[in-house]
Parts: sequence; C-alpha cells; structure tokens
Amino acid sequence: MAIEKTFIMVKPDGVKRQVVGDIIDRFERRGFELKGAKLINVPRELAEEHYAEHKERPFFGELVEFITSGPVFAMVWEGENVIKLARIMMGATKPEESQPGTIRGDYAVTISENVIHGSDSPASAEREISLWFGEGLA
Ligand code: DGI
Repeated sequence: MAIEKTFIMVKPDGVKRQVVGDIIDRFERRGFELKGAKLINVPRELAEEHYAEHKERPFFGELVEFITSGPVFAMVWEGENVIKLARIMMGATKPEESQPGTIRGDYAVTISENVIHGSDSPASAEREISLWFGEGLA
C-alpha cells in the first residue's frame, strides 16, 4: 500500500467545541504525519468550490452557510492508506450510523454539524489539498 496524503478539516462546530487537539491526537496516535495545518475563516468562493459536487443538493446553501460560519482547522495528513483509514476514524455521515469510538460517533448528533471533513477518494484528496493548500503540498 502506497503512502498517501489526505485533506482533513475540523468544521466550525468542532473548532468552537475545542476538539481540534483531540482530533490531532487521534491521527498522531494512529501513526499519521501532519504535513500542513491552518486555522482559517473560509471565503464563500472557497466553500462553494470545496462542496461543488453538492451544488444541486437541497442542502447546498446550508452547507456553505455552516462552513463559513466560523473558523475551520484545515490539515493535510500523510501515511499508509490514510484516505480510507481517516474516513473510518471519522465515522459515517448519518449520525445513527456513526459508531461510538469514531470522531462523529463521539461528538456529533446531527448530519450537518458533524465536526469533521475528510477526502473520500484519492481524486478528491488531490483536488482538496491543492484547493486548500496550493500545489506545494499535493
Ligand atoms: O463525506 P461526508 O462529509 O461524510 O458526506 P458527504 O460528502 O455526503 O456530504 C458532505 C456534507 O454535507 C456532510 O458532512 C454533511 C452534509 N450533508 C450530507 N447529506 C446531508 C447533509 N446535510 C443535510 N442537511 N442533509 C443531508 O441529507
């Protein structure tokens, strides 16, 4: 299995609830390496570009409002199979399916305010890392 990079973001609810430290700790303990990190207020255009695949969904406006509602903590993590393993660590999108022990299963009860984003494939990881951090980290 090749070494990969993935894009992980603590959403505004996670930053407000001060779980950034715990999330970094979980990734470090698992054995992944932090390659980039920044706390940012997300410009609307960046939010819309990030969630472009959901543009036609009824919750798109709400999604953009939420992600621009306060600072997010954007990160790039590297390691073996990190894209898939990070998704497992995050837990499922639907709160009734996210298991205790996962980040969402430990911290979230709604589908929209769900603490964390992580790239769902190698193609999205590449796209999201360049979108948020530029070509230098990809
Ligand atoms: O990759 P995920 O974040 O697990 O899920 P996704 O890519 O399918 O959706 C992106 C985000 O959009 C998700 O974290 C929360 C929000 N979302 C997804 N499905 C719904 C939703 N928000 C609302 N309000 N309703 C939905 O059905």
